[in-house]
Amino acid sequence: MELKEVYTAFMLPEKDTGCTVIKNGNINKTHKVDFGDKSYILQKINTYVFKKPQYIMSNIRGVTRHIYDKLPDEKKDRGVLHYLDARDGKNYYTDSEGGFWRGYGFVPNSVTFDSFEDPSLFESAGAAFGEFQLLLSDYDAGSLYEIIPGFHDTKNRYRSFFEVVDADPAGRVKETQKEIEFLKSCRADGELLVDMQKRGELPLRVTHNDTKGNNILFDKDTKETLAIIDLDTVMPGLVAYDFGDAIRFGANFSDEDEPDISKTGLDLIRFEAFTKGFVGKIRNTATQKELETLSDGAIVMTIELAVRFLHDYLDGDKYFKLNYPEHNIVRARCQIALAADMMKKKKQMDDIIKKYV
Ligand code: GN1
Ligand code: MG
Repeated sequence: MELKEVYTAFMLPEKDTGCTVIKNGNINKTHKVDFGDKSYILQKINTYVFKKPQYIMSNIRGVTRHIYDKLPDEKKDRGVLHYLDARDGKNYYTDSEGGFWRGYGFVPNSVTFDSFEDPSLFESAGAAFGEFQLLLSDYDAGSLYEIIPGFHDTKNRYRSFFEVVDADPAGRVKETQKEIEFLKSCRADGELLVDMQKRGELPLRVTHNDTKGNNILFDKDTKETLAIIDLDTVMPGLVAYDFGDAIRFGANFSDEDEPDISKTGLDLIRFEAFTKGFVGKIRNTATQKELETLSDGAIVMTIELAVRFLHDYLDGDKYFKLNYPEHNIVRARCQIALAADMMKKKKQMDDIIKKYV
């Protein structure tokens, strides 16, 4: 299958003037294609992870329209992604080999960041994710498909993790005893928020659920935030998940897959910057309990990712894309180191949050 087939399906010109694969993202395959001075992002959806990709595209149609309608005129162009329609009017295309494709206009002069050494940039990131939640606060959650059921249901994540530990399909349990023991020891911390939500103590809202800092587009020159991208997992969720995942990714001294875990840990300066931006936006709509559990969100999300990366390693690496064979165990160890550090700094996190509530 050639990309040309996809161009034709989305009514783009036949010949591109440049095509690069974008390495960001652990799931889908992303291409940036240029046609003269206009560029597009074309993505091939990973259908091992997303079993019903047409449901994603239905969610995305609704959510982007909702945001578009709310944006002031001067932001409508670059403040939300504009997905391409295919010839048949659908916002996706199934190629001749069964691959599932979608595309959107590349936002002119935009960049993403994989790390946030500059706290003020990370404060803007916090405000952008907070704003995203506000924009969707009146969206009808019942109209959204639950794309990956139980995505952040850590009780369920733990259950299937222990199943794979018992089955040991790749014969890797023996070499990962230390990591398995750690995750056993913090199971209650990891399951805290699901329990609270099930008891009705925390409301479900429409959340992004994958708030890595590189899911925000910034203007290349002014560094102002433009649009939130990667809307695949917009579903009902907890505020703390969005806050927590952003902290997990962006307030870590190291990358999420740093092999030298002596470099890994929670940077309280970046934590404070993000908190200032995020809490500043949601302060008036969030409940007391939601605000009190933001720091738990950081710990829960980090434990969740440790569980998921290790699960995938034990399962023979079926879910996440790998850059090298040990990638998943390296990721898991890094998340474990970060979770351990966060648990030590819980009180400091809470003191910071209180400052901005
Ligand atoms: C995956 O592909 P990407 O980078 O947007 C994953 C997230 C993880 C993340 C960890 C659908 O996101 O849940 O937090 O990797 N997305 C899915 O880097 O599983
Ligand atoms: Mg994603």
